[in-house]
Formats: sequence, structure tokens, C-alpha cells
Amino acid sequence: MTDCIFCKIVNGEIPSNKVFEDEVSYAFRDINPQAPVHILIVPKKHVESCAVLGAEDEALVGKIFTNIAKIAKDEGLEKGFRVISNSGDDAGQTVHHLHFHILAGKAMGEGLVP
Ligand code: DGP
Repeated sequence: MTDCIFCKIVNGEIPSNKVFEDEVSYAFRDINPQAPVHILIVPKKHVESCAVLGAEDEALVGKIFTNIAKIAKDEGLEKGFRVISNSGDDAGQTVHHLHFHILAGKAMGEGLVP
């Protein structure tokens, strides 16, 4: 998509602090970190959110999650990390390109919703 920020990050039109890349996904540090470690991993292909995933995306999402495990290992997140994907307005999704937040570096407790 031509006006999508994350598509522009994936294709290098907007600079980013890259953490990891493979053939289907790209991971980079969030511009507005909400934890000491805050990484976003996105599919290279434009997918709007979790809400539109279909059977054809199962391998892609599986690969993204094994990549999350790799990133967590490389970043030394042995003490734990949280993975969040906001989908739609009520969830507070601001960038409409599927992304998974990887948050770590502090104790976050048990609650998920403020
Ligand atoms: P969400 O609210 O789940 O849609 O999160 C979008 C995240 O994307 C938010 O934490 C800030 C981040 N973000 C937005 N624009 C940019 C950008 O240009 N570069 C980087 N690195 N992160 C961005």
C-alpha cells in the first residue's frame, strides 16, 4: 500500500532501527517505546490487522511467532516479554498494517488492560 507507514519502513522509504529481517517479516524498534525494550514485527506484505487474517496467512503468522522467539533470544529477554497486537479502533490500533509489539525489560504484572 502506497500510503502505509509500515510498508514504507519495510521498503526502506522511511528509516528504522532494524532488529531482524527475513523473507516474510521485518522487525524494528518502536519510535515511541512503552517499555525499555519495545520492538515491532510486521509482515512484509500489507495485511491490515489480525481481523482479516485467513487460512492463506497461517504459515506467515507461524513464521512471525518463531521469529519473535529468535528476537527474544537475541535480545536476551530471558526474564520474559509480552506480545500484543492491537486490531481495530477499540484496541487502539493506530497503524493499519498488522504488527506485533514485543515489550520487555521491566516487570509488567498480570493485568493487560489499563
Ligand atoms: P498500534 O497503536 O498498535 O497501532 O501501534 C503502532 C506503533 O507504531 C506505535 O507504538 C508507534 C509505532 N510507530 C508509528 N509510526 C512509526 C514510525 O514511523 N517508526 C517507528 N519505528 N515506529 C512507529
